[in-house]
Amino acid sequence: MEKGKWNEKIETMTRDELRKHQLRLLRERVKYCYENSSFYHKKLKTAGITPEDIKTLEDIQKIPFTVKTDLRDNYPLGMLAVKPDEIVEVHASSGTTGNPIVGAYTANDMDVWQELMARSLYTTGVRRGDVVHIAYGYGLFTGGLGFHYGAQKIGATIIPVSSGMTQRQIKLMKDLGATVLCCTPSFAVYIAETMAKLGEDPKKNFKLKSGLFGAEPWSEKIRERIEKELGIEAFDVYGLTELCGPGVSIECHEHDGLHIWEDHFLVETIDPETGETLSAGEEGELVFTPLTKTGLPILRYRSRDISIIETDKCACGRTHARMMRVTGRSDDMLIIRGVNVFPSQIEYAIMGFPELAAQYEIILDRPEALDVFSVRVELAEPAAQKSQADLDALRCRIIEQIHNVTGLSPNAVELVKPGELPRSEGKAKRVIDLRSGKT
Ligand code: DLL
Repeated sequence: MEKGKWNEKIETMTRDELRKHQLRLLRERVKYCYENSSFYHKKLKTAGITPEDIKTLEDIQKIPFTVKTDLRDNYPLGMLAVKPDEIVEVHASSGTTGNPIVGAYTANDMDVWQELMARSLYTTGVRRGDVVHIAYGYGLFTGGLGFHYGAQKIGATIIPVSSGMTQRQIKLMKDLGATVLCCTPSFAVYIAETMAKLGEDPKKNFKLKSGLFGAEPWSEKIRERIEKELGIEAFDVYGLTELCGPGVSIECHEHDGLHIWEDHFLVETIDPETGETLSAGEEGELVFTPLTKTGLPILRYRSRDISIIETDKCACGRTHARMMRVTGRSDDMLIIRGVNVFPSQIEYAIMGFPELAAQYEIILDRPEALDVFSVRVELAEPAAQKSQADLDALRCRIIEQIHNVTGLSPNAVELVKPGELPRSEGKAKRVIDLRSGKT
């Protein structure tokens, strides 16, 4: 597998140079936000901060955090810092109660994203001549198109297959000689399983050499399994719509954390309870400040992802800090087959039915390779008397409504009698996650 760097100078600059570069951009960005974004003008003014107050990188700590709710409250484009006609592309991921989180990008933001995706793919060894099979969803989700733009810049051959239709994907991978597979880790496991069922041997009749997997948490055990079953080298890739999508960080061949492209993102780790800044090596929530974003700039964005940042030089020669695997989230967001889902969205979907009471449970499991979820919900007293046929029809409508709100269908909805679900004296336990430890 080819090693090499997409941009040797940037990727190996000393940390001192990197910090100087970041400070220059940070000062510019704060000034830009103050002058162009009414949201940040107000936020900074309320906090008593002017752009001139940012003299060192540490001064960033004076700026208040931005959270998902800020984006939701300003849905869809209330936080823009440019005129709407400067936005050339919009993406989105699911948010709470129906409002998606919108990412709006200018031509300049798109250039940066494409450059960072090309750099990320190149880091894992993707070159011109590779056949890149992109099985992340295309559309509003940043996965499909993000990988597409990066592979395009490298000049690789792109198979923009999107998600779903596993057997057809396997056929296409074989017939078109895919060398790189890009999809969620759970889909990769499912592909491997399906290949085995079909009697296909990925190590013999395929040309696969690597895979870029992300958009959801996964473990070393899953990596081992994917690498062994598909006969490839697996790389972790991370990002979020609010920053650009994938392209924020990527593993190199050392597989010792994901390099964050610090020439475009300033990262901090904080204690999720107190908001206090933590040092390198300490586990906490990642907070990102994109340093070059123009359409929808964000300062100190709380990702809610829990990780550890290491700043020592990597054996690959890159100086950019590494984030260790994301181990969890500091909020209740669930990631089901790569799709972000909040329990409140499911609640919103089911609470629209007068036949249902307010008690429900969401059960997540991974019986085979893919996540599944089901919902158990209590009937309201009068509805409990309904005929079986009526209840079956109700179940179908609930499944449809959950799909409308979250984009995912539960594999079952169980309607239980009033009073049957356990009550809690403290915080209600709405989510039963049986996936942990399963590969
Ligand atoms: O998931 C962008 C992406 C697409 C990344 C394809 C990698 C590959 P969102 O839909 O906005 O964007 O979801 C972002 O997904 O805050 C994490 O909680 C989670 N996430 C993304 N990558 C990883 C990863 C895309 N490698 C949210 N490991 C983030 C763990 C991840 N969690």
